[in-house]
Amino acid sequence: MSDNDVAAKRLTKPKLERPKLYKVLLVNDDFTPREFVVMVLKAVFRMGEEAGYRVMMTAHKLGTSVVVVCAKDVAETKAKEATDLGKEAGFPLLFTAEPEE
Ligand code: TYC
Repeated sequence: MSDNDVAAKRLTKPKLERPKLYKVLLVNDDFTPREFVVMVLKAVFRMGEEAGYRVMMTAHKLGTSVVVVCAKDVAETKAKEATDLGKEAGFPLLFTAEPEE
């Protein structure tokens, strides 16, 4: 390696970009039973009864609730899995994956 290369290497800071995080949001609706929402939160997001109930009630009262913050592919896969469980049961239950600000 020449002296120039060494100098260049020192000047170029290796930029390791942190991968963007995504949040999975639970969206309220008027039709999905509360117990069903909690069941889905437990099944897909491995939440306990209490945490699931809290997240469900937050969406119920405020419109949406953050379920989890994680990598993009995981967020998208889980949001779809959870939404599909609602669909299969005939409910309009919706989970979305959105980038964190
Ligand atoms: N609002 C629904 C009801 O009263 C319960 C519910 C809560 C549905 C949260 C969706 O994301 C949701 N049965």
